[in-house]
Amino acid sequence: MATGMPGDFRPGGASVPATKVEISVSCRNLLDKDVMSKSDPMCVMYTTQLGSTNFAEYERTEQIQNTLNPDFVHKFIVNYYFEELQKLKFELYDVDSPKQRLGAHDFLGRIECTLGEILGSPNQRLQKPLTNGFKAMSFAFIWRRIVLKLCVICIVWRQWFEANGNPENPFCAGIEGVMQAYQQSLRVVQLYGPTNFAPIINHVARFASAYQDGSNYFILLILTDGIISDMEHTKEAIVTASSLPMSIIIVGVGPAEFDAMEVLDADTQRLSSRGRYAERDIVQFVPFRDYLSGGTSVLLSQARLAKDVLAEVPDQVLLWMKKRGIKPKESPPEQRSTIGQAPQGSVRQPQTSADCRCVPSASSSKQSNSS
Ligand SMILES: [Ca+2]
Ligand SMILES: [Ca+2]
Repeated sequence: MATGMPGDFRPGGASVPATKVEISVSCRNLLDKDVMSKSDPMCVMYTTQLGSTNFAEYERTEQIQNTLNPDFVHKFIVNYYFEELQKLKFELYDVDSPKQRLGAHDFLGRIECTLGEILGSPNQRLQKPLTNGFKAMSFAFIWRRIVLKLCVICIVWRQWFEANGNPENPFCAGIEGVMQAYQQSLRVVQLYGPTNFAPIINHVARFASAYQDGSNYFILLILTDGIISDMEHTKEAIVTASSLPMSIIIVGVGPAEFDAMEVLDADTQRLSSRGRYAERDIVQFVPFRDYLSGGTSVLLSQARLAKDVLAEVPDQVLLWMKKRGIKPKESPPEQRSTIGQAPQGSVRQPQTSADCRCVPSASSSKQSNSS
């Protein structure tokens, strides 16, 4: 058995978008490796680096004398990054000497899991069998954490249309529905210029302005391959949208110059339009070319892209909620079990205390009649 608690998580206060999770570990029915007494177990936790499958030791618990059912006092405190697949491994050893080298001790068993699996466990408790091929032993966790609600809107613009082809009901069923609608759109859409962002930002802002109670948050994803045509109107639209529950992620595709996108990203200088300043930074810009795996593994490039695309969203959500004085609600117990569970290897979409709705629409991008 084990318990997890929110650490020093403070909405709006994190410089890195992560939630601290405290994991404590207990085991039952361990192998008895000592002849005259019981085993003296210690648990070692391993983690992997982003994009790597190699485990490295993270921390060890204390050693507990003469027990096959240890409840370790030492807690593992880890950062939970919702956009990463965080693999964990736990190994149990019967410690027979003061030697630090793990090979000097009797191996009792191991389990592997993901941090998301621990956070997604029903009743905040995850129990798994320890494996070593000899005996059934058990290992478990419990967790609690803060839940946020995010809405994802995937939009491709300029001629506004519903990407799922249904103007009556433009909503998609989850990320799979968005992907399906996007692939469907690619077959029927002719891209052309000029590239205007302001209309679609204003369109999503109208959705966002209808939900200012903290129950929904909107993310506009714009894929663009060209130079923006309506920079001043776009700045104005973003400054207006900066007071609404929405964020904008711009992914630049192709070799073009994206200086204007950096201005919209506003990481170094707050965005302004006609003397009016944005209430907060709501834009993240990522040039796709930086993630084409030149020499590095595709897996690592994908992981870096996913991480950077989503990098600013957690702080942007939290800052909006904080400015409005909106605090996270306890989620219903039956929905806690879905938190953190996402298909392995995929970009993780945070599950929420209520429904996520996806509104697909038109395509952003430089669109060109001539091409
Ligand atoms: Ca930014
Ligand atoms: Ca940025």
